[in-house]
Amino acid sequence: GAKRTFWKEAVVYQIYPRSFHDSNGDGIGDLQGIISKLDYLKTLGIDVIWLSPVYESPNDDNGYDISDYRAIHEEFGTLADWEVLIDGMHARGMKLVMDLVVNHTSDEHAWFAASRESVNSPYRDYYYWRPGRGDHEPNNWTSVFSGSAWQHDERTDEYYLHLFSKKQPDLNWENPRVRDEIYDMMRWWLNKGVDGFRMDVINFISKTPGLPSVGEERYAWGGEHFMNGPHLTEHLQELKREVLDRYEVMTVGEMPGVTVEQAREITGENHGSLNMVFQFEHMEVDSGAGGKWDVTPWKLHDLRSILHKWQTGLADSGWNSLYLNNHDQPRMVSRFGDDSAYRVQSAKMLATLLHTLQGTPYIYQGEELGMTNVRFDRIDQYKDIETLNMYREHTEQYGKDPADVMKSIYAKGRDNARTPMQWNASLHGGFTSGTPWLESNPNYSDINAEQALSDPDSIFYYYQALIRLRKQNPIMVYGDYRLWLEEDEFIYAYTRSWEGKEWVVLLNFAGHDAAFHCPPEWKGRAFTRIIGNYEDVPFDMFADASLRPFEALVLEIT
Ligand code: TEU
Ligand code: CA
Repeated sequence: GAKRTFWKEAVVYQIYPRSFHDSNGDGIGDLQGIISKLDYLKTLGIDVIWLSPVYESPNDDNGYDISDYRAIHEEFGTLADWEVLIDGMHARGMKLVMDLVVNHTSDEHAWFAASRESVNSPYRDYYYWRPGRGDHEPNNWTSVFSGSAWQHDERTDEYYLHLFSKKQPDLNWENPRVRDEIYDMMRWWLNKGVDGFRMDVINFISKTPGLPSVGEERYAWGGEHFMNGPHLTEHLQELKREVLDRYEVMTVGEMPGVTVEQAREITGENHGSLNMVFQFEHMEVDSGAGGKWDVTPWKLHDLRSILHKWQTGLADSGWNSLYLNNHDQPRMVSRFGDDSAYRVQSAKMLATLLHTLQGTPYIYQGEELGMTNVRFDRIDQYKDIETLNMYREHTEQYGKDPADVMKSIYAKGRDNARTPMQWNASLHGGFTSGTPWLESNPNYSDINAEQALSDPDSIFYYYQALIRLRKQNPIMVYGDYRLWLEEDEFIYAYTRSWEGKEWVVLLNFAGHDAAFHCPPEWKGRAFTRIIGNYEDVPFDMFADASLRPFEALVLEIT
């Protein structure tokens, strides 16, 4: 069995500061806003806050383009505010995990400004600068945010690599000076009391030497040359030696395209470099061959086989992170549940999944309220660079019908997750007394924290109950996972077992009754309800029963 450690038992809550709470009426969430809500988070019961970037940034990608790693963006407050925040958290027994964005910097970072000056700049090699191939870019890679991954720079007539926006040049991790600067900066934050890092696209830091093109097309996705590249393990091991091993830290690496085998190596109990990774396979169940924006209906069968693969793949070595949404993904209840008729039931069912699989649950702000996707009428109501670039490319270059493009944005756009946190039923959901930087979801009058706190049956209190249960029952953290009813069309069923105890988890992913075909092994055994999203348990559960729409039921069987 797995060694007992804090971060396995913890529940993490992600804050996207821009959209959490605005304390001064400028429409932008800030550190004082978070400070004022720490008691709310304490009531929920979470142990760790992962704070999305609050560093100095020109905000081309809302803070994921950092121009000074050691400064707080003035929109969010000051370093003194940050100190009040971390002290306030520690006083309440919570830990702070900061976002670490070191695959790239902002083009307004001092290193890049110096790098851009001349081919002889001592900073030139901090980034990937290459001459063009005639009038073509150095290779044919596309950026995650549409268009070429290369930007031409007049000054030296060369191109620099940016896997994300052109204001996010990629750092050259092959340069030891770059690595030292990053380690130094990490130690600086750790010495201030930070408890860990969430590492942004950390599996993109090593590129295939020579940066080869992919195929013969003018532009192509170059992922095979920078996702889990040749020196990734080496760099992460060095980072561990130079920084992580010297502190008590919790780490999670964001890794698009990571496989179970790679995750086993990276998070392995003995020789791994990070505690957890964010894998992306389950975030692709509703994408067709055309990628993210090619929205395709998903099936429980696919979602379950991915989660099952990760559960069993990391069972004896490594550790899973469990998430169904974050600041880059649509809202979980809209995507995997039902955000209208069964919003409350399906949000609780999905919460049950997150807290009863093996791994560390990550809650994204507003998830505990069952916040939903948003549908803005006009493209100019959206603010996300990925969405805006994609819209332009698809309508202007590919000639797609704007109405169809809007539909894919409704399903997948990142701003679904970024609308302001809904605190109460007042204007803008109580997020700001001014004008929010991104419009609120109009459903704030029904869906908000004040309502949730006053309703004992709310999604909020269900999360609170799950979190409390986890603290009291190590079986939820350490219990062995086993899948049942593997072919069932609607029900995801599994058991957890630990020290002679056994729990059954039954989750109906359908918005209708689903027949429950009790495994013969369970017949005749006694069962006790642990938690569920409907009040009662039909007593003949194990005879001939069915689960109700989006029903979640956790039972102890003896
Ligand atoms: O995201 C990395 C990533 O590849 C995707 O999640 C991507 O942002 C997009 O949603 C794919 O469709 C991380 C951050 O979480 C994201 O907010 C940043 O924009 C990105 O890195 C660049 O720093
Ligand atoms: Ca503010």
